[in-house]
Amino acid sequence: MTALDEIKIGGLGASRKRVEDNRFIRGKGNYTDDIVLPGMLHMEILRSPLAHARIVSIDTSRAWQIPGVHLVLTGEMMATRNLAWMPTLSYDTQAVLATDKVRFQGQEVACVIADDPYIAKDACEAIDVEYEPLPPIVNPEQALADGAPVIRDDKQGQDSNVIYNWEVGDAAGTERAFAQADKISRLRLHYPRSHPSPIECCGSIADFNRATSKLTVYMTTQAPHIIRAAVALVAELPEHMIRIVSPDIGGGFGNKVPVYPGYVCSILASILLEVPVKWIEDKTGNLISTGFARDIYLDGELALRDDGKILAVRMHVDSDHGAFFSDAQPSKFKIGLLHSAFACYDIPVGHVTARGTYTNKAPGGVAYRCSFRVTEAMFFQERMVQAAAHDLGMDQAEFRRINFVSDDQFPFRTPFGFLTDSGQYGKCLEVGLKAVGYEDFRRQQAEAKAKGRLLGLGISTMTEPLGAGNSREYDILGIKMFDSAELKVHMTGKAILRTGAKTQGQGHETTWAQIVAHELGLPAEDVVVEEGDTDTAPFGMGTYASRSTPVAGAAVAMVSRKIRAKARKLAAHLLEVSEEDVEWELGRFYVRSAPDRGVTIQECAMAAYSNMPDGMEPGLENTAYYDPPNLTWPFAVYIVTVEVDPETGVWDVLNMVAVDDCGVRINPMIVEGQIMGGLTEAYAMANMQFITFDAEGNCVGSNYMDYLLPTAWETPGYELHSEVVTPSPHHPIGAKGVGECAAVGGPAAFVNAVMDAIADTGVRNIDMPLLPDRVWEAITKRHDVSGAPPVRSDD
Ligand code: MCN
Ligand code: CUN
Repeated sequence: MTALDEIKIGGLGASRKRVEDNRFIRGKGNYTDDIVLPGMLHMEILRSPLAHARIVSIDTSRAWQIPGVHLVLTGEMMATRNLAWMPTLSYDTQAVLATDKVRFQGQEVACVIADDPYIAKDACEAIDVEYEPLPPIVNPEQALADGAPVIRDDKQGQDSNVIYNWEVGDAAGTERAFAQADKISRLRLHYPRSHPSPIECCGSIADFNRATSKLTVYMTTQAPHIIRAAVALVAELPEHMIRIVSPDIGGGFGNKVPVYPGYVCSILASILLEVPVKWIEDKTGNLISTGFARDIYLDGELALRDDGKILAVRMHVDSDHGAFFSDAQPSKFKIGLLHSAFACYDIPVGHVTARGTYTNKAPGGVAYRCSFRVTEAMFFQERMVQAAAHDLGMDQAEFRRINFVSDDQFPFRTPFGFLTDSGQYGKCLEVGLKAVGYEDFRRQQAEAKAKGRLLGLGISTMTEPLGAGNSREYDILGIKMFDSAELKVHMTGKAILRTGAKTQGQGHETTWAQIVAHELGLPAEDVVVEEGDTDTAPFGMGTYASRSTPVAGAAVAMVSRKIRAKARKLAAHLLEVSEEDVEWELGRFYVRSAPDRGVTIQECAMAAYSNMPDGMEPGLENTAYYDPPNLTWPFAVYIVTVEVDPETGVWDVLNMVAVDDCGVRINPMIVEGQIMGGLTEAYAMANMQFITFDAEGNCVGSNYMDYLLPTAWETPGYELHSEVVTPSPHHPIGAKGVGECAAVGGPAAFVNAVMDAIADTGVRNIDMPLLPDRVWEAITKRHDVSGAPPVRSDD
């Protein structure tokens, strides 16, 4: 016997087909809306039509009279149970149902529970709400203006619309470095509001059983254990009597991290009515009221030496958080991990100031493929880098090359305090430049220019802090960030693995089994993976910030090693030798001096239940909690070439090359899928997608006619490169996270390409999305096009 072929058993590096697709492509997925419980009622939410108004009165009497209506909930009723407000994940409060004022269009005002969703919806329309309109505030500038109405007058001591002022870095040192600069490059940018818009909206089915006192909630959450803790604390229910189940999720992308009023209302309704209550959000409700991302303004400056060296970076950001500060992020950092900006460049000193403001918009800056605002960080960084190279008259690639952290500088301490773990930044860039044919393209570009055609090339790089914890620095509401895995190997060598993460399409059911296969030699198909049920899964912080592979995935490796350690003892017993004489090769232990004498891992499993040595605890099961020593830092280079039509401002992608180094790839096919998906979202943000608000605070983008999702028709092709692999030095299998990388680094590549194409106009910036009319305006009027696209109320 020899070691198993790892690829054949679906181990590390196998492009194993996704096991979950077996049920998805047959239409056999089990999503929240598929679940039907006996006696279940349906809940619908009445939302505010106005962005800012005092509530004068709410009259629900007509709604109560509609046959089939069982309950009408208002803020006043919630308040009697201390549930009108709930805590957010950023130490703010958020209205569950409005009592005093409405603070954004689409805010939850009341809800109706009825026999079916249609009756409930009709009854919502029969609720009479009298509003007294207040002046709406739709951006930080208005929020900060003298005499602006205080949006959060519910909060004691809140006498302005400022949520926080936060800073990191060395202000004085940065000042000194700027004084010595040969040149200072400045850029002002807006990263517009965007929405994750998963195909499945949010929803929950709460089922409170009075007889057992048990509350079961099936819901669309990326972090079931956090929800369990939140329900225990907010609703004052005993935690062991709460079971949260996340069934199949039709895409999360960050949208399903926060706690939403609909969840809370369905839970209270079920407790009051003692029947299951289902709430399924409709698309418009999802698009106007649930966790928006971004909406952040940058004032950025780089201090430069004439030879191209970056001496210092200074950034000020103004973040529009909407009416409630609902970001899910490590509590130490008000602006998430935005200060991971410039981590891949060797810059001696920097300073970031951040200000958060309330506006009359739904919570913004929440989450969308971002690892806590890294998407904004990398966009700002790569736009600033392009502008700086341009200001110095330097080649884009060369400017990056000379400022990169070099391979021998790791672990590298960034000016904002992060410690990056490893990387080969220069090599990734060279692979990308070669693939895109850099020199050749520059020649073609010059030739095209002579004929009046506008070709452009944009480079973007990104490095992302993925895998929060460690628990010393990272917590959410005081709960330390780590993760877990539990592995039970049955006597026949088949196994069940559970983790504290929760897949929403990323393929954990496939890839976690591959880690077990790698560690134990059990074929991946013999390992079933289960996540999302708090009654059975070990405690974990859930899936967001691409933390699953760095943390839960590491826990899977560690629990497998615990199992292997016990199996080794069983093997020694079976082989009648001492443990020290037992060697391991994939799938099998053997006697060092007699390699032919061996036992398989499956034989060890059987022995754990049928033939264990004296004194050994039976069974082959274990749990591992993994508190990572550091974040993992993947790196990527994205290069795009475009042609811009000067007559119309339309731009087409000619080529896009992506070089991703996410360390060891567990499943190369799944990694490529993650990258392609992320690049497509990046393209959408750069090209077509925006959610904006008119002067009255009406949300423009409440449907898929206004908020565009790229289809196969618009989406460009991508050339993916995987030849650069820098294993994470501290992750047990050398893997780094990858789920968000392409969405994080992609947008700047597209924008940089268009800006490169029109560089001769002298225009420094067009804010996303680069819609044709905006590009055309920049070309013809030769000025920057900034801010969210203007919207008239009658549009
Ligand atoms: N993987 C791998 N090798 C690596 C890294 C990852 O094979 N070196 C695999 C993993 O095993 C996993 C997938 O790639 O199957 C993504 O892993 P990871 O980078 O750890 O990210 P998470 O699993 O934590 O997923 C979260 C991330 C986030 S935060 C958003 S937002 C996003 C994303 O994933 N949402 C998604 N990708 C998504 N993809 C789908 N289909 N649906 C979403 O909602
Ligand atoms: Cu920031 S979106 Mo993902 O972390 O769930």
